[in-house]
Amino acid sequence: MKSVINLIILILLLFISQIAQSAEIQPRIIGGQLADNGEWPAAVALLAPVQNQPGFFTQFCGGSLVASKWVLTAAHCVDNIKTDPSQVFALTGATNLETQGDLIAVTNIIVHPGYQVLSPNDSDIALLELAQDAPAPAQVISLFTGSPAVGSLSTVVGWGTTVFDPNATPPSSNPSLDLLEVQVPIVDQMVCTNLYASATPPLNAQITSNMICAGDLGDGGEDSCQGDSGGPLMAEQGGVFQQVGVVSFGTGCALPEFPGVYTRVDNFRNWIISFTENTGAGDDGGGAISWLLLPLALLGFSRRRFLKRN
Ligand code: 4AZ
Repeated sequence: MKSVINLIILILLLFISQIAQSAEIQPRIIGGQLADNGEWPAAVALLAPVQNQPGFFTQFCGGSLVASKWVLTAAHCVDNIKTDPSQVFALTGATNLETQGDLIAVTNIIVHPGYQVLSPNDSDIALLELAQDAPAPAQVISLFTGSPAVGSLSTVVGWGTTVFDPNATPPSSNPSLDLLEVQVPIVDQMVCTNLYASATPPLNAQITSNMICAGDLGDGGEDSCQGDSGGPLMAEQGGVFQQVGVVSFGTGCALPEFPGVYTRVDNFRNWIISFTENTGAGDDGGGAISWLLLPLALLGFSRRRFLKRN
C-alpha cells in the first residue's frame, strides 16, 4: 500500500514539474521569439557529426538555401573543415532540430577567396554544395538588392545561444532546439564603423563595406549570438523576405553599443551566382559523378539524433 502511495506521489510530482516547465518563461535568443513552424523555409542548420557516435550530431552554425543544392553560410563556420566536407551536414526544412527536416551531406565547401584578406572578418561568406537538392518544405531565398533603409527592421533567425552574460563562463549559453527569430534595426554604416573603431581593444573591430550592421543602439537586448553565425538576416523587398546579410560577428551579443555585424550579401551576388547558376537546380551534368556521390546521398537520408552542445 505504501509503495502504491509513493508511486502516486511520484507521478504527481512529475506531472507538476511538466506543467511548471511548459509555463516557464523561456529565455529566447536575446530578445527574440519562437518562429512559427515553417515560417522560414530557407533557414538551414549546420550539424557536425559527433566523433565515434554514429547518428549523433551537434548544431554549430546556421545557413540559408540560396539554390536547391547550395547553402550560403559564414566562412568562419567552415574555414577549418573546408577540405573535409564530411564534417558538416545541412539540415534543411526544419524548425525543430530533433524532429523535422532533411539531413543532407555536403560535397563541397567553397570559402570566399577574400575571407580575412582586407581585415580579420572581411568577406565572411562561404557556399556549401549539397549532395542532393533540398526537398520541400525547404525553399530557396533570393538575395536582397541594395540595402534596407537605416532604422528599418530586419529579421535574423537561428538556433544559437539565447543567453549572453559577459560575467558568466561561458558568456553565451542555452542554444535552442527550436528556430528563434528576432527583429533588429539596420544601423547606419558610418555610425557602426565609428562604434567599432573607437572601442577599447580587444573590443574594437574594422567594419568594411562588405559588412552591414543591425541592432538596437539605444537599449541593446536583441541580437544574434554564438551558434547563429552563418544564418540569414532578412528584410522584405517586393512583398517577400529576401536575404540582406549573413550572421558574422559582434563584440558580445545584444550590447547597446555593439550592433551585430553581418556579411553584406548584395556585394557577393555575382560570386554566389557564379556557382549556383552553373550547377544549381535540376542540373544533371555528371552521371558518373552522381553515381560516385550515391553513398553520400544515402547518408543524407539516415536517421539523425541530436546532442545538445555543452
Ligand atoms: C558568434 O560568436 C557571434 N552579435 C555571432 C554573432 C554575433 C556575436 C557573436 C553578433 O558566433
